[in-house]
This record gives sequence, structure tokens and C-alpha cells, in this order.
Amino acid sequence: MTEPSYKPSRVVVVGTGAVGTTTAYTLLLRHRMAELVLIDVNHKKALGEALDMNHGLPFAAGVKLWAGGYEDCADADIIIVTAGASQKPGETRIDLLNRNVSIFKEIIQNITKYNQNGILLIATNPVDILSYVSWKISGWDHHRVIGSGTLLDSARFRYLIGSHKDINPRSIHGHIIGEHGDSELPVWSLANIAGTPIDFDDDERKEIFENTKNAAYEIIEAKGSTSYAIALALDRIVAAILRNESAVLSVSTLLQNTNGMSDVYLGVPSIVDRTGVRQILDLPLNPEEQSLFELSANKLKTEINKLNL
Ligand code: 6V0
Repeated sequence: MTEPSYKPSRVVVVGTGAVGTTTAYTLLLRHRMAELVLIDVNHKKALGEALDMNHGLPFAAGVKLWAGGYEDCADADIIIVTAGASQKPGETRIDLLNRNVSIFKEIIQNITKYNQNGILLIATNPVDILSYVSWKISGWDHHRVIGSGTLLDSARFRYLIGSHKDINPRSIHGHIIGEHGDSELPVWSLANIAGTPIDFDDDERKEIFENTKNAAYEIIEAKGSTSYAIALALDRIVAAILRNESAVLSVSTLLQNTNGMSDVYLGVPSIVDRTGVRQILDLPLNPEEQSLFELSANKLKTEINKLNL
């Protein structure tokens, strides 16, 4: 009798620092996949993290988890990349660019040596540019190369609006778009609660957006890195992919005449399903938002043009 063909779902996390391990732990607790592999240039660290998580399995889901090598990417449905340098207090995300581009050249080549059909999910900063770099180096269809984009920023935005209104952030609809970084912008013209516009005055809007944009600086100053919220954001994207949800998430994806902008990765509300980013939603931005969106896209295009890809 022939064995039934069954391929367990597999997620690989490359980089077992603060973001990678918190993401792996979140995926584990939420039982997102059957197999979870941890890879790091510091293999000992990956081994230690895998052991620690494995010892919790009697209290958690039936996930097979190990510290592996790039050959384990072969059967992966999703490879999440969180490896590389992170911001030190006072550093911008763009400051990390040169260091992380050379790390990425090596990592993406290692992954694509073993896998051609999976989905790459990039979290390392500057995430939009590194998603673009990953798309170029991998040669994969752009639908399958996704950055975490402004999903985390949008969550911060919704949390802050919800706190001001004393309403659950899950009931707040609002998006931050553009760069995951200093040139991002809030789409106030479309933000709403059950279709009702949000009645903040200019000062309240300014305060909420500044706190959204500067949240990472504040957390890094206080505790050295951010990890819990980004882990939940990455978990959300993984769930949307593996469950074929067609969920609308502000991920970083290749713009092709999106609100007039092309050939750059930026965070925009996109439909995410088992194929990756199925489609971008073209937003009816007001003229001020449109010009900020163009500034953000052009800022990143300038940085991309400096790279030798
Ligand atoms: P960290 O804790 O320093 O971990 C980085 C890990 O990467 C370490 O374990 C390194 O050993 C490993 N690493 C370095 N080079 C390689 C390599 N060539 N191959 C494999 N592994 C390697 O950093 P942290 O986890 O805090 O941050 C990781 C990245 O995520 C940084 O670039 C952050 O800026 C970025 N973040 C992105 C967010 C987003 O919204 N997209 C949010 C938070 C952080």
C-alpha cells in the first residue's frame, strides 16, 4: 500500500535574536504550523532557543521544532527573515541599510539554493528596501516576497486611537502607509470606527501620529529592542497566508502604478492569501496624503538606486 502524500506545513525563521525568537514562540503558542525551524549564523544560539522552546512542548501544541541549516528551507511554506543588525538608540532604520544589504545577499542566496516555491517574509530593517533587495536577489515572483511593512505601525496607530476613544483597537479601522520608518504617513481621510469618521482636532491627530511614528525609538531607548508587537504582526501575516484568508493587511509589496508609484516596495493595504500578496488596494488618498506618499516612495527609490543590485 502506498503511503498517503502529506506535507507538513513548515515555517523557517532566519535570525534568532529578539524578533526571531519572539516570533517563533508566538507561532508555536498559536500552533500555526506543524514544523518550525530556527536558523542563525550563531548556531549555538539557535540551538539554545530551540531546546528552551522544545522543553515547553508538553504544555503547548504538537509542533516539531529544531535548530537547522538552510537545507531545511527546502520544504518550507514560509521563510521569515529577521536576521541582521538592529537599531541602536538614536539610529534610524535607514542607518542599517549597508550592513544589512550585504547580510541579505548571503542569506537570500542560501535560501533560494534550496527553495524556489515558498514565500519570503522579511522583517529586518530597513524592511521595505530589504524586501525589494530580496525580491531582486531571489528572482521570485513579487507576490511571494513580502515585507512586514506598516502592519506594526498601523497596529500602533489603532492602539493609540483606541486608547484616546476608550474603544477596543480591533474596532478601529486605520492605516499607516509608506515606508516603515520616518517618511510613513497616516491615512486620516479614511480612518473610521464603524464607518464613522474619527473626530480628532489637528493637535490630537498630530500627537497620535507622532507617537505612532516614534514608538520604536521610545521602546528601543527604554528596553533596547522591540519584539512582542512585531512578533504578533508577523504571526498575523503567517496566519493569513497559511489559512488562505484573503485578509487585508498593510504589508510591504512591490508597487506597480499604485497611486501612481512603481518599482519600489512600500507598506500599503494588500490582500494576503496562500499565494502571498494577491492584490494591492488602491486608496482614494486626498491630495496631501498623495503627496506624502510620493515623497515616501521617492525617498526609498533614491536609497535603492544607490545600491549595487
Ligand atoms: P538581534 O536581537 O540583534 O538579532 C539579530 C540576529 O540575527 C542575531 O541572532 C544574529 O546572530 C543574527 N544574524 C546576523 N547575521 C546573520 C546572518 N548572516 N545569518 C543568519 N543570522 C544572522 O536583532 P532584533 O531581533 O532585535 O532585530 C532584527 C531585525 O528586525 C533588525 O533589523 C530590526 O531593526 C528589525 N525589526 C523590524 C521590525 C519591523 O516592523 N519590521 C520591528 C522590530 C525590529
